[in-house]
Amino acid sequence: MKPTDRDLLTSSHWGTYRVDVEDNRVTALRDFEEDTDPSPIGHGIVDVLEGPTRIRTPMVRKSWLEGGPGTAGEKRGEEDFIAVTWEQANRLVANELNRVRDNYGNQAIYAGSYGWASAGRFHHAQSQLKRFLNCIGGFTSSKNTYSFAAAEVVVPHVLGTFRGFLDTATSWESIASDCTLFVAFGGVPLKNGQISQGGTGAHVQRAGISAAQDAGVRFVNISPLRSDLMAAVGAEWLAPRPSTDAALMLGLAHTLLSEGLHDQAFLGRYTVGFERFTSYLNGAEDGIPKTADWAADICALHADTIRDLARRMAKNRTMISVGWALTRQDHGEQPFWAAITLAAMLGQIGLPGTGIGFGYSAMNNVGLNRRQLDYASFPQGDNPVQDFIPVARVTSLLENSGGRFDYDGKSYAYPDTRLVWWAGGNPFHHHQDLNRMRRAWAKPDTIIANEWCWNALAKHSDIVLPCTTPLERSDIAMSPKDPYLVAMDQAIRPVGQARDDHQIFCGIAAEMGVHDAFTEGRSAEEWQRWIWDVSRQRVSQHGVGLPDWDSFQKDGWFKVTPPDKPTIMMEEFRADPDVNPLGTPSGRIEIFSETIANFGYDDCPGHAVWLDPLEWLGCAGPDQLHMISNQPRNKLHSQLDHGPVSRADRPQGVELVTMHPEDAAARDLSVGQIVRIHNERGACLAEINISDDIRPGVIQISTGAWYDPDGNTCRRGNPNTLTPDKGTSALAQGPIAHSCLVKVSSA
Ligand SMILES: Nc1nc2c(c(=O)[nH]1)N[C@H]1C(S)=C(S)[C@@H](COP(=O)(O)OP(=O)(O)OC[C@H]3O[C@@H](n4cnc5c(=O)[nH]c(N)nc54)[C@H](O)[C@@H]3O)O[C@H]1N2
Ligand SMILES: Nc1nc2c(c(=O)[nH]1)N[C@H]1C(S)=C(S)[C@@H](COP(=O)(O)OP(=O)(O)OC[C@H]3O[C@@H](n4cnc5c(=O)[nH]c(N)nc54)[C@H](O)[C@@H]3O)O[C@H]1N2
Ligand SMILES: [Mo]
Repeated sequence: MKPTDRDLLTSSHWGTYRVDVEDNRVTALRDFEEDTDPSPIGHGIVDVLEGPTRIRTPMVRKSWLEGGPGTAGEKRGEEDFIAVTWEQANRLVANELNRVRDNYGNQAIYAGSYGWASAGRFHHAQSQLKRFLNCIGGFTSSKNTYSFAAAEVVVPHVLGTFRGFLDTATSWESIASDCTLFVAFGGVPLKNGQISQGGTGAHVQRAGISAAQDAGVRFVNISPLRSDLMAAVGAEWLAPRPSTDAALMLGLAHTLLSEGLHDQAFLGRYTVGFERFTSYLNGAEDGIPKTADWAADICALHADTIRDLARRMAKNRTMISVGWALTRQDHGEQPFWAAITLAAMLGQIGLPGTGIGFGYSAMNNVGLNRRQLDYASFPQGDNPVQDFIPVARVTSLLENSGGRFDYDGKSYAYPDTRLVWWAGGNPFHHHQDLNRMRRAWAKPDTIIANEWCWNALAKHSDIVLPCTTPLERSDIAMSPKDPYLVAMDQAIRPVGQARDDHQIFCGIAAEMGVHDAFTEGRSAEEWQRWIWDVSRQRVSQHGVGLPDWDSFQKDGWFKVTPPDKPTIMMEEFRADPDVNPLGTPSGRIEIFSETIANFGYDDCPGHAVWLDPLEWLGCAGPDQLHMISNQPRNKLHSQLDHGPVSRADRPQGVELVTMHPEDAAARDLSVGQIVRIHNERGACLAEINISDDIRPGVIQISTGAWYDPDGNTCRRGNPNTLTPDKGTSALAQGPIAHSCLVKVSSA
């Protein structure tokens, strides 16, 4: 442990904290003095660091240990584990990797290993796993995210890049000074702004929204939940049927067009394909004009409400925010393409405070004015294996070896998968239709997980390698999405025999003769210094001076100063689209994309359209409800679900489900009652909470409860027992958790 005369620090996706330690035990975390709006989430770790859920030694599932790879995969999740030494575990893993490589090739190893793991630039579990596997010939990988796969694939065709414009979202300062109307599809959910990937220094979303409100910006919250925009704003609330935003946007676009409120000059200079889109809007192809009345029927809003909003959007200096949740629904490409089209029709893209933004407060970093810096990371090496899957196709991969899938204009095959390795993610949290996934999960010969707690992933593995948490190792929080760089101090010795992911791979690499290739002769601390020094040199070219390593360690944190003026997304393009073209084939905003049209996909044609979702209120039976399973406010995904902060919100031990009073009365349900939410895919238990602040016909249950199956029912309330597992479209193949119909009955 590092000798230091300052208070210990730690950083996490949900905030930075000071750490109190007594006798090698963490006794408390204290909020970081720079953070005026700290998150309570972090405090959830203290009680569970050494609790009964902690994995203390390498463990192997009984049948696998006795019978070898491929034995009784269907018993995963039900069988006991046997403790082994690290030497035994390393040998078992090395032998199994050699067997799979020799008999089937490296593509038989699936290590897409999606997930958030912990903050820290060096001990990033996925990077460690991938670098190690690249040293032994590679693995089948995954592309894109669960967060916004549909946008990650469609928006580059429309704007040239998605992530580039996510990072350069127009900052809250510019919104306060120049916007007058903020129209938020999917709200501006403060609960989500608690998080920023890779480490949060100070939380800015509440202050950003408040400053805009004080400056006179009016907010429209378009969401099934009133709470998606903080109450203090008193926002106007429109609650269309879930998964119908694309229709609403088309109705708004039609109103602009039919009333001549669109900006023809902007469309002419900065976009291509508007005519193709207007012929669709006018119904030239299908005989259906996409009028406000047409949209009103689909969204179940009043047509006058839609027309009035369109007129106000044209009259005001308007910012459109399109939330990431809108990608996590069937045809999730469409609301993003439609929102960009709508913003282009308003002609305010690239001007201060207006235009379009992707998901304000989906994380703390959206709208946070910061320099764009390119820090070094732990190099993953090169993967010689070309095979990949779109990340949310994991069940299909396991079910359907040799089967084919479409993705972004090409067709690919699912490789035969023999070994699955997860480090730093929890598929029993993030994937849809978990009961189906669990059946497919029985198929591979071997499943290995690096985990620190006995969650469903660990329980459903064959070999469990116990890893440390950030409080048991040193690292640096150094995310380009946050201005604070924080020394993450080792606070206590590793619990039990837990090892850092890096150390775990060092052990297996030694067993396989690739230790030196994996480490390049550097220790963990030497790697961290290397990351710091390379980053320091890189950012100095942008005029940013970072302290040297020793001064940084002495002070514990450093804040990069913000840019001199607010960030304005697409400012350069607006100033001169010939000099600063977009990265699209035309260099312009592609309202119609020839490229996508040529892919010939029925479920994603060449411009924004409305397509009926797989499941939505428009096709619901009389007793079906639309289930929104959104992000939890008391934790990040499944992390720390077992800790006191999360448990305090769940007095009866099961997750809460929020329902409108009319829907509760129709089912004779009352507050506090335990119910069964169910459909043909499965069920979960939940405790009823009744509120007027949710659209009738919709229920809301947060994700994050640890999957605890009793047959097809999750006893703890994991909504992914219910969600459908299907791609958004042949273009992006993103997940569609938010398009889900269920029934609710008393348990
Ligand atoms: N129904 C529904 N499902 C959803 C969503 C939704 O809106 N609705 N949202 C989706 C989205 S956007 C996302 S991003 C995913 C999130 O899904 P995940 O990112 O997979 O969820 P986490 O719970 O963060 O999983 C991280 C895991 O890493 C482990 N871990 C933490 N630190 C370390 C470490 O240092 N080393 C190792 N080896 N492990 C570590 C944690 O214990 C935890 O099990 O969920 C998706 N699933
Ligand atoms: N506290 C906390 N914060 C988090 C996370 C967490 O787990 N916990 N996860 C982080 C991650 S990985 C991500 S990707 C982001 C995700 O950020 P988001 O995608 O914004 O997250 P959600 O909470 O799924 O959705 C936000 C809101 O969208 C609304 N919504 C759902 N469907 C529809 C729809 O069809 N139309 C409209 N108009 N609104 C709809 C829901 O009411 C929901 O509350 O959050 C991040 N922030
Ligand atoms: Mo996400």
